Amino acid sequence: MTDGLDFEPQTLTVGVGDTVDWVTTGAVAHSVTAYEEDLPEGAAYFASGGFDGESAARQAYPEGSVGRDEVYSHTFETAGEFPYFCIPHESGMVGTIVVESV
Ligand SMILES: [Cu+2]
Repeated sequence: MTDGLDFEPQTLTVGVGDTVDWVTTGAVAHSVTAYEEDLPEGAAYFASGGFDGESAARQAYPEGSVGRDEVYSHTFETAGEFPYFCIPHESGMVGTIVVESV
């Protein structure tokens, strides 16, 4: 997550059981917040700060923000596409994790 206000890469493909680490590389803090309505059926919700839903994550921000050199990790146990965003930069800072069956 960069000071250019983006997720690099914007789309990342992994396998079921893989863990993704998001790192803030610049000075600007970000969040990793899943779009709850768009998750695959039966998938666990994920958000930096460990919130169990999107509205809780939105309301609590800046709790859950990921600052310089901090890491948020999530392990994907369900196949499908997982769209997510950064709460303070939602207008342009969005990404997708594609989880493939292995
Ligand atoms: Cu951001």
